[in-house]
Amino acid sequence: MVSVRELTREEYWLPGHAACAGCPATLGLRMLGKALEGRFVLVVPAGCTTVIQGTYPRTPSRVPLVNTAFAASAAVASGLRAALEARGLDVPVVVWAGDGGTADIGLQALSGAAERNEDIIYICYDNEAYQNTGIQRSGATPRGAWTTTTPSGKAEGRKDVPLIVAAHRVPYVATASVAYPLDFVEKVRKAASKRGFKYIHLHAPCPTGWRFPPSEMVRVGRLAVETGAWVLFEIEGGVLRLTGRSAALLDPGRRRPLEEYLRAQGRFAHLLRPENAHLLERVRRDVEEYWEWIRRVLERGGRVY
Ligand SMILES: Cc1ncc(C[n+]2csc(CCOP(=O)(O)OP(=O)(O)O)c2C)c(N)n1
Ligand code: SF4
Ligand SMILES: [Mg+2]
Repeated sequence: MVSVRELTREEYWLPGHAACAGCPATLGLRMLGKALEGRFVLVVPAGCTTVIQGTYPRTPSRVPLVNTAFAASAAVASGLRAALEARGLDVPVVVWAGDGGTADIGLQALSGAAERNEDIIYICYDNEAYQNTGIQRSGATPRGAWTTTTPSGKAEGRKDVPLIVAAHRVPYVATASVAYPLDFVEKVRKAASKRGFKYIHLHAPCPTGWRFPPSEMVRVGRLAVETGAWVLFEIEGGVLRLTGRSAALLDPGRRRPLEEYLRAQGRFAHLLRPENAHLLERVRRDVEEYWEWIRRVLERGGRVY
């Protein structure tokens, strides 16, 4: 297990940028920089990070960063990696894309790169909506969540991108959370140690879009994991393993009540009204069914394919 002490004190994402206070994306970028000690190239499609990264020639990023069209990140990263290799440079290329840019608009390029087993790391920071353009729902928005395009709560469940990528039989797929930074750092390092396509899906609680105070960002992220609404795992060579805090939560009795997570955010406030008890139960069923699937997978030795 990585410890805070062994992380470099060097910062690769500098202060003075345009993110909201309490932004999970900047915490994730900070930990990514420390995990790889600044030796990587970032590929960033449209999203909050495009704004945070600033306008040329000013940027808080101390690593080389390439902006791409929304749909193209995994294709651009594939080309960059090939170009670096052709020059004899063994430098990790890391896509840093939002959930809209991953689950919806970038899915085709992502699938193509995964199918070709391109030697890149793809990280989706999942703030569960198109936050940069005004909180529109994405395929990754969970059921019941308010967004500006789902004013009475999203009717559909979220698209399970980690498992979609795993179905490409790539060497490494993981979920992580900005609220558990060392677990994330460990997964980034593991990904960087492997050849081929690596995917990390990073849960990123967004105070602006999820309607909670900026100071609560890490607490909300931890509640997501503690209540089982977000699960930390990795899939290596087709075998799933629970990691970090989630490893102790297979037994439902050990998870905190889901309401604690929902109550912490304005986007779920309507679910807690008595007349919406049926919606709350539907959201609870999503969480329970996901854990039931994990339990069955682990019973057969963790093999997902
Ligand atoms: C092809 C295209 N469509 C729409 C946009 C407008 N746009 C810019 S950022 C953004 C939202 C991105 O959402 P997500 O990928 O989840 O990242 P987040 O903003 O949440 O960080 C949209 C729709 C664009 N730049 N390009
Ligand atoms: S909207 Fe959310 S993800 Fe975007 S900059 Fe603000 S806090 Fe960060
Ligand atoms: Mg988003």
